[in-house]
Amino acid sequence: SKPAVKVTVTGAAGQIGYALLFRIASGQLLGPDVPVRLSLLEIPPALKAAEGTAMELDDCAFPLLAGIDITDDAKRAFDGVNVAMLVGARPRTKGMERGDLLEANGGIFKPQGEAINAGAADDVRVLVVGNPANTNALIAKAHAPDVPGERFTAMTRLDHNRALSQLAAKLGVAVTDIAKMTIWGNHSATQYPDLFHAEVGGQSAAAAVNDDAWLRDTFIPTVAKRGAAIIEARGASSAASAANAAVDHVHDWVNGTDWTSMAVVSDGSYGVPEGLISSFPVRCADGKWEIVQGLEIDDFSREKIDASVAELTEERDAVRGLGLI
Ligand code: NAX
Repeated sequence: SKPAVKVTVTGAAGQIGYALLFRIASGQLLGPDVPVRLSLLEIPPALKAAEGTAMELDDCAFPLLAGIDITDDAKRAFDGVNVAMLVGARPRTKGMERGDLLEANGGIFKPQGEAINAGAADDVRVLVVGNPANTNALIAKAHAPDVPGERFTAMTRLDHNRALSQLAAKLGVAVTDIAKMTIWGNHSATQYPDLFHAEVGGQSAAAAVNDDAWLRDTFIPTVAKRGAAIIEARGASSAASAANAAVDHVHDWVNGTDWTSMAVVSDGSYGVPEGLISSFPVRCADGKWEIVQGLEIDDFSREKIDASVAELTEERDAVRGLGLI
């Protein structure tokens, strides 16, 4: 059988971790013929809860699960890692300024970047889920100079999947009838879900919708604020859907896709400053992503992309000012 792939999940005892680990161990992340070794990284107060989750993983008797290691030591957690899913982060609490939030997360993502740099496998792929995801990925990447920059990505796949679902409901079609959906920019309320390049049955989605007011005043804000709507309804933030999106992101990066949304290091495409980690339309083949080129961007889309990229630029400047990158 194939050698086991080491998958490290940080924040493993959290709610996304609880929804994610079982999906990974069942084979949904990498495929039904790929054994996985799980490494769970947590902070000391949450180690016991992580052990409880590991007991449940044992109790599933997953044929593909080759082992579980639980630790609070980042160096150990990332030693030999092939897939790193950085979920644990410092949430924004009441009265916390943005600078404090970025600094607290710098305290997490800087040492994790260093540990990845020190010990990761040559083929390591990193997905940052913990918010602010794009900028946390930028911090981790800055501290892993020996790892190719394109291996650091952040998650906008949940936004992408939300956009697919909202559009399918509006048009009364199946999500599988929709192609070329794109989320641009930051995983935040400024993100831009783009219906001008999305297609339904080969036709432009914007044309199929044929309702500018809905596109502008309902669709975009519904997708961008869906996280808050889930908290309002559920009394807790998105967890199973976030875990599902994380599985989709890594699965498609490794196994290939014609078109999805990923936050990746910009090469200057579409006027996004080089080096920012921003969401783009990407295709993946042979385990590598590339930004889909050659799309025409009209004035409406230009303004939306620029606004989200401006926010990413501000976040980058703030972490630079804090000496985190
Ligand atoms: P939880 O608070 O349930 O779990 C977070 C876990 O991380 C906790 O168990 C905590 O002990 C652990 N942790 C904290 N610092 C750590 C460190 N230095 N090393 C290892 N573990 C550490 O949060 P959960 O609901 O699981 O969400 C996790 C993160 O995902 C949050 O930052 C959240 O904002 C973010 N999200 C990102 C999404 C995206 O689309 N990119 C969507 C869902 C989610 O909101």
